[in-house]
Amino acid sequence: MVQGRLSDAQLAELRDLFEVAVLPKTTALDAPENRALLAEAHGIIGSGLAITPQLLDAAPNLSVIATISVGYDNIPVDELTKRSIMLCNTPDVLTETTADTGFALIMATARRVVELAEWVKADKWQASIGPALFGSDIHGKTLGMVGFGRIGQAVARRGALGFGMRVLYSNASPKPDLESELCAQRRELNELLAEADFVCVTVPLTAETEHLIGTQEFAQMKPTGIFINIARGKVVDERALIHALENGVIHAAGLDVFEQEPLPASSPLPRMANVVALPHIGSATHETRDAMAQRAVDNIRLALQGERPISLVNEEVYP
Ligand code: 8YV
Repeated sequence: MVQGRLSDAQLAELRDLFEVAVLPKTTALDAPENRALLAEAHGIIGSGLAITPQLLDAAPNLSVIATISVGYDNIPVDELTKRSIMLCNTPDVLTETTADTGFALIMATARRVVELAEWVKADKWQASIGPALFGSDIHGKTLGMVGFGRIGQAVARRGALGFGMRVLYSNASPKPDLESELCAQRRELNELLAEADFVCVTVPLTAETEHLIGTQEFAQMKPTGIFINIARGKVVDERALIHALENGVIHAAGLDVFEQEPLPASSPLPRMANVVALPHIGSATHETRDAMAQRAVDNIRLALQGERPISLVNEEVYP
């Protein structure tokens, strides 16, 4: 079963080997009309898959789920493991693109790129600009990475090597290689928040990281501090973030992810002058989305042919 964007060539690759059913994004995977398909299905591939224990009950032949994403917070991995169903994701191929998005947000917020481009568009540029429209430097500042996995390290590399930033990291095991490559220093979260000029969140969403950043954490940041989230919205208490932005507790935020996506019309975030809000585009380039889809196709093909998939999340179920 396919519920996600695959190219014609990728679909053809699957169709050469398996019977393939393509489902529209608008129908729930376990909708009544999909029940017969689920009963037969050996594999599901797609993005934003809504996988529930009830769906798994309806799919007794399922042996692999291949998500077209690195994050799998929408999938109950333990339930899959209990039923010996493999879960495959798409790490590595999106690392650099997602780090680029993180840096785009760092630059856009610090240099007020969106706000000032809107200002020019509105024909407000009638004399040379004054300090009220100045931004803040990025080079030479301190970048605090909350999470230091593949994507966090790629953002840090851009900061340290491209912009001469000092890098701190928390919520990760010690990374001696990166400490020597980037002079990165490990900190407790509270120390990192207090020292960093830019705080960039890249941790996965888990029970431990849900609302990791809230009122207390924003209070620990510098009032000039800029907050960037390219991980998952639920890592942050969004009400606390809005309060911090409205009351000068922090200076600005660059956000690619939100507690609720798409962002509800009632959210003040996209209209705040000190916020750059993006519609979850971390990995959204032609090249990277294609590479992610191909990785998911390779994963499901290998798994269904009895071979080890490239990116297997729950290793313990591999026979
Ligand atoms: C996905 C992402 O493409 O990979 C992830 O975890 O957040 C994005 O890059 C998006 O979630 C669609 O599946």
